[in-house]
Amino acid sequence: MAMETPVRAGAKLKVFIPELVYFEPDSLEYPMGARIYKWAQENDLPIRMTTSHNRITDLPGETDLEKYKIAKRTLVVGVRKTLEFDTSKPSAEYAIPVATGCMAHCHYCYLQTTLGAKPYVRVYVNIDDITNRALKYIEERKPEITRFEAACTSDPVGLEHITGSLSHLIEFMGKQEYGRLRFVTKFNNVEPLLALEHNKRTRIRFSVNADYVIRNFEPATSSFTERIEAAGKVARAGYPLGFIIAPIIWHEGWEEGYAELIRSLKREVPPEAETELTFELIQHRFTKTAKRVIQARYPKTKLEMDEVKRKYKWGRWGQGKYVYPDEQANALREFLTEQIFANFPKASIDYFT
Ligand code: 0TT
Ligand code: SF4
Repeated sequence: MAMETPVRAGAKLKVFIPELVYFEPDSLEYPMGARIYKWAQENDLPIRMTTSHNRITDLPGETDLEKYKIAKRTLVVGVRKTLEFDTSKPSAEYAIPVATGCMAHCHYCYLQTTLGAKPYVRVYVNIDDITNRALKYIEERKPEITRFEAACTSDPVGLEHITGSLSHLIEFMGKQEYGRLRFVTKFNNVEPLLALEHNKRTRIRFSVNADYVIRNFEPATSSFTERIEAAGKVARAGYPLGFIIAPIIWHEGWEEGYAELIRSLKREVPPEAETELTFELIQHRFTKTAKRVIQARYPKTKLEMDEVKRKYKWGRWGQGKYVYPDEQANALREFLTEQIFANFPKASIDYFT
């Protein structure tokens, strides 16, 4: 169960193959559930049944840390019961739930605290219930456009070869005059998405960062080169393209690191994608709980989480978070804004948060 071998190498593409798969019995009544079951059998994966993900008590692993690592390699196939969507400011009006959990190991990831002690990778097979609910939200707001974020609680591109959910959502949204889909990813397996009828109603964003951040804090994701190649592919397939620079981290040599990032994007992004290009900028933040969890799970991390060096921002509900003091946040925002517009004069920056 080594974390160092997160992906099994295929002929060309590396994709996530779980080490254990649980099915909730109802899930097998849906075409997607039945298909994943067959796929798990064909791949000789250990299969277990569970009445609910909450009742999984037989997960291997002695310590909490082992259980955590194994949970990240465990797929739970279930039916989404709650069909109320969460809001998703600033990136969209609603979060559209197709999966929760992720097999990657980004040290700073907020899922570590939002998903609790056993963050299995859960996928929902009742995709028609989900799109029907989305349709209602679209109807309520029209003629306003309603945007749905599919990457709030997972990285769905990394799961697409198992579920096909994104393909389904993309083609659904392709038919919605007043609906838009968006998701962000650190994975490069976009091949299944290229030929879909998206009608430009899905924006695909890649999460990118300074080399220092990718190298130190993003194990088990696709490399920068792989992400940027995938960005070129989706742009050439006509999808609106975006980049999320997150988390923006203050580190030694950050100016050169981020300048080099923007220069590489400039070199690699096909010119025709530049007019519609968007950027979203998110500075690093952490809560007290997140700090404790991260230090337990990644004890050797170089992630700086010193409250004294940060500014406390009160939360509207519950716990507040630590962000950079205004002076540093402004320096990061201004520097990145300049670099982006110098290289991509037609792009827009959606927000800095
Ligand atoms: O540290 C992560 C931060 O990034 C969070 O404050 C959300 C934010 N974020 C993530 C963002 O600004 N834009 C994005 O596109 C995200 C990838 C998706 C997103 C998640 C979002 O836009 N808005 C949200 O409210 N979320 C939710 O934040 C999902 C989760 O429940 C919660 C975690 O704080
Ligand atoms: Fe979290 Fe995204 Fe990294 Fe997955 S790829 S661990 S969702 S930050």
